Amino acid sequence: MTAFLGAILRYRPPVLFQSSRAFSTHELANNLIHGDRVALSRSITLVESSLAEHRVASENLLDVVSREISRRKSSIRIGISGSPGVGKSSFIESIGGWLVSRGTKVAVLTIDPSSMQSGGSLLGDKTRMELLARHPLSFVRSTPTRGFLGGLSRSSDEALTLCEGAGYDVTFVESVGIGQSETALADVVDVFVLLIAPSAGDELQGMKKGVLEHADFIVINKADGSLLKLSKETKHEFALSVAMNRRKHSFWQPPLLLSSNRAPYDQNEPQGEPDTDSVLHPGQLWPLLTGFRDQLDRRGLIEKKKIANRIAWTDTEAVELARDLFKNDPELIAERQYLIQQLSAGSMSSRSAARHLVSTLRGSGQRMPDRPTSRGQKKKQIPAKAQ
Ligand SMILES: Nc1nc2c(ncn2[C@@H]2O[C@H](COP(=O)(O)OP(=O)(O)O)[C@@H](O)[C@H]2O)c(=O)[nH]1
Ligand SMILES: [Mg+2]
Repeated sequence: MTAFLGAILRYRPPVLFQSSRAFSTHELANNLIHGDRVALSRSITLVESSLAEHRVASENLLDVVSREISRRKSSIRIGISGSPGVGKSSFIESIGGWLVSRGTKVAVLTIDPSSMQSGGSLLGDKTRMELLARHPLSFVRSTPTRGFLGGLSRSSDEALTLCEGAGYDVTFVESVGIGQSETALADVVDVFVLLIAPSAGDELQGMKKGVLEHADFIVINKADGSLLKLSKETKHEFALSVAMNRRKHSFWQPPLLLSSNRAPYDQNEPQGEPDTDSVLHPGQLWPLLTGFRDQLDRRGLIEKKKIANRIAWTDTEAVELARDLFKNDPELIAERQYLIQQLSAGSMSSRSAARHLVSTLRGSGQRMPDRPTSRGQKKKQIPAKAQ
């Protein structure tokens, strides 16, 4: 007991960021859960960090936040994808502006792989999302992709989790659609909206089939002024291709819509089902997006996808960690050196050398204290009271 108290008194919480103001993980998590935007921003930076010393702090933070959000009503995640200039930021500003005016908290994460080279299109996005960039109920943030597309899914999912932890009801993810990143984005959002520019056939030609297949809504944007006629033609061209696509869900045929942020729209009108044949203002899409999400939710598909993702990332992360250990753990390095000598002397086969290495790795492991062993009993060394 005394040893336990001593350990508590000696405990120093890990310190993050050696900036003017140092934060403990506990303080950071606490501030974030109370909706502090600076804490949210710092937390996203922390989980995006690839520095080894930030790793444990990130894990602790995400554990606390995940526990917190499991007690709340889940928030809505909407992915907006499309080529640069198609109007994604303006679209989010229109819907998001309407949502914040009704007291809904809105977060926007823009994921743009090119922003790493160009120094960031965030400035462009922030000027397009003028209202959201300064409204007290919204949070706008650019998320780098860590330079490779595979990294997009996990760090952006973690950023989304943190936004949920900070109490945002809706999170939009804006992403430039290129190949693989579409799949990763579709994995982390509930509703995937693909914006398409009015263009005579070229857009459909250049579009990867997979991109269309991920879309829950396909929206020809900028259907106004001199582009209106072309927008209708584009819609017509896409109709066949969309009808022939393999469906993501048997119960859902992705609607093909026309939209313009110049379309007449009265925010104060009651939000009913809009006429999907006319040109819609982005705000009029909101009931359609949430209606689809409700359908997914009722079928348990949102929860199912979240769990499947968590399992997949755990497996990927575990393999990465093991690879890391083989490279950096002193005991494993020493064991490997010894095995290399045995291999050189011809006294051991590669197969058994590999098995020896893996046994050393297993020996260093720690199980979760309350998990049953493979024989169905709980681990012996943990006293029953502690469980
Ligand atoms: N005519 C028209 N222009 C639009 C519309 N939405 C956006 N734009 C313009 O398209 C350009 C690119 O918009 P932006 O939202 O930054 O596109 P993003 O790169 O996809 O985020 C800007 O000049 C916008 O003013 C629209 O509905 N109609
Ligand atoms: Mg943009």
